[in-house]
Amino acid sequence: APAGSSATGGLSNVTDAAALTGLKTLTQYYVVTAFLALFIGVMLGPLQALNYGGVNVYEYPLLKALIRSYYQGLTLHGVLNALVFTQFFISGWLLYLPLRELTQAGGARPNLRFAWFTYLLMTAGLLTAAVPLLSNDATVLYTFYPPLEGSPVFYIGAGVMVAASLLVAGQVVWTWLAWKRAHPGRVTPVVTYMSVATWLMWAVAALGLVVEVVVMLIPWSLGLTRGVDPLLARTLFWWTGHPIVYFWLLPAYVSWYAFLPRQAGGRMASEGLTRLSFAMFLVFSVPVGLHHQYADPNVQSSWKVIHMFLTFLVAVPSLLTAFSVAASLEDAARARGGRGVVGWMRRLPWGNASVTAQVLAMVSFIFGGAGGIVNASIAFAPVVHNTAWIPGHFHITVGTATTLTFMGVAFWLVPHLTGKRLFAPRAALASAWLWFGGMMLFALGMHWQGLAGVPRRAQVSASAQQAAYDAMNLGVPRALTALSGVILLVAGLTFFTVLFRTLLSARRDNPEDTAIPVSDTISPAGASLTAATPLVRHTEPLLALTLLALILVALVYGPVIAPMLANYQAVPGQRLW
Ligand code: HAS
Ligand code: HEM
Repeated sequence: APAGSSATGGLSNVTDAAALTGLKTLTQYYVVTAFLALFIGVMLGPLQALNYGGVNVYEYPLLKALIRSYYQGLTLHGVLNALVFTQFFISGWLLYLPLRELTQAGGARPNLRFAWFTYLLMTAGLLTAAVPLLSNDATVLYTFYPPLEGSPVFYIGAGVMVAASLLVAGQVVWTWLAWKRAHPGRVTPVVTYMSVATWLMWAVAALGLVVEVVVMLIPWSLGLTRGVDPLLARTLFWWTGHPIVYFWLLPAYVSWYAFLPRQAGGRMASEGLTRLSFAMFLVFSVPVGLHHQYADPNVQSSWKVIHMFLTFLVAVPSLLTAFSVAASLEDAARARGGRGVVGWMRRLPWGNASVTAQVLAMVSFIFGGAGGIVNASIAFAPVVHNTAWIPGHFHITVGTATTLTFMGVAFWLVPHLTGKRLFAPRAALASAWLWFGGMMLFALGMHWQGLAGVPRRAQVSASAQQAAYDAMNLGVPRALTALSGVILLVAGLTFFTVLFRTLLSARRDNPEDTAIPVSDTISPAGASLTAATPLVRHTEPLLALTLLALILVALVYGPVIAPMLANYQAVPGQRLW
């Protein structure tokens, strides 16, 4: 794709140019909604970090007036950060990028009416779910495990949000297929390839959650059924719940592969390898959910072990990615005069906030990924499961690898979409370092506490639990966790000041400021499928790979779910808050 820079991306066709301008406006809405959710979610995080530092702030009258309990705050934090922020950002990002690329390549054009309808539907779902969350009628945490029973309005709102994301997926796949019909025998452009693979993976992944919410939770919460089976509900939840983490990760990978190299002054390493990595995620992301359920009874151990091995397999495309993106960064640094085995790293453009945020996000993911492999190992899992180790793990995966990448992307994407200049680039740079530093400290404190046996999802600072917590003598990790909360508060406030001041500044429309940084490739795929390498040819049929994914999921979930259906236990709901 051409490295389109102006508002029209250099298009001569006026209708296409207008469609792309309209798409930019829509993407702004998605991105701004996402960051508004993150803002509220992030403001709650430090309170929880203080809790794990032994400081209970939940009794202060002002806070009590805003949130009723630790668990209402934690539900809002998990839902807004992990479900709302990610979904809105990704829906904008992975709608805009492929539709823009395909429109520029000719033969396909976005359907803006449909795209706006989808955004409005997703927002309606969000606002619907927000009502019971804010009124303390759905304090069920972001995993909403039954028999905890929230208001039906919450499940309906969440269901509408997920349905809207599937419509985004549908629009991207539909437009891609239209482009394929217009260009038979052509290789799919790489950004579109990555986006379509991610959306198809999400479509297979979402099936579990859709069935859980539509068939089980909504009728049950409306009082139409006697109860639900908690084990079946958890199994359907984790069918979606593990691959959802790749739905959060792959859009960051899109940036690491396609844009970051150019921003750093280098090139993507290999288009074939990039496509292989995404094809592997499409096939292997879903059939792994039982690694969240090693402790659940009534699931055969043999199936847990099979899911464990498949989990190790899905780590492979991340290892390929580590190799590829490191090669791109080295290419960039050497082009800037970098020397030595590791000395080249100094020559990366560390003054650029967008690059720095994303490279730091990658560094956090080295530790996050290693911790994930520990969690997945059935021998280690009993030591870390349900302890503070787990929030330690996911704040350096979704909380940093994903979130800090999206923040870094926002530093160029928001100027690109709005024609405005980034406000205070040095403050943007500081926010990236503070976020990274804060999250690494947080991870250290929480992993440490987890190994000592401190549970997750526990108000350990509340008077009833304080004595037991104090007796654990965890002064150092507690202090690290509390300190990290303060640093992250400063990081968050700095980032949001930069973001909102950028959004509120005047337009400048300087193409230099608003270019989209599409990278060149050291080893490209070429345009024609007949001339392409076998790797490129075999990874092209994404629909066939999706079918393969579905077959694999049926094979490893069928024998797990069938006995649960045969022994369905209708358990009545509980409201513990
Ligand atoms: Fe995880 C629990 C296993 C990845 C998120 N995970 C969670 C939960 C969340 C989450 C939210 O097996 C909590 C759910 C809950 O509330 O209960 N996770 C894994 C494994 C991976 C993994 C094997 N997780 C993620 C990602 C997430 C995420 C990604 C979000 C985005 N996770 C688990 C397990 C549990 C779990 C169990 C259940 C625990 C329990 O007991 O409850 C793998 O996909 C990780 C593979 C990653 C790598 C790292 C590759 C490194 C790269 C960076 C390279 C850096 C460079 C920088 C090149 C192998 C790509 C160069 C730098 C320069 C300066 C030049
Ligand atoms: C849970 C702190 C940002 C997603 C937690 C917990 C703490 C915390 C201490 C554990 C609570 C418990 O287990 O009782 C923070 C701080 C943040 C931050 C200080 C930064 C200011 C984020 C971000 C995300 C995120 C950016 C995702 C995008 C989550 C999720 C949970 C959680 C999904 C689990 C909620 C649950 O167990 O139901 N956070 N967090 N957090 N956080 Fe964060």
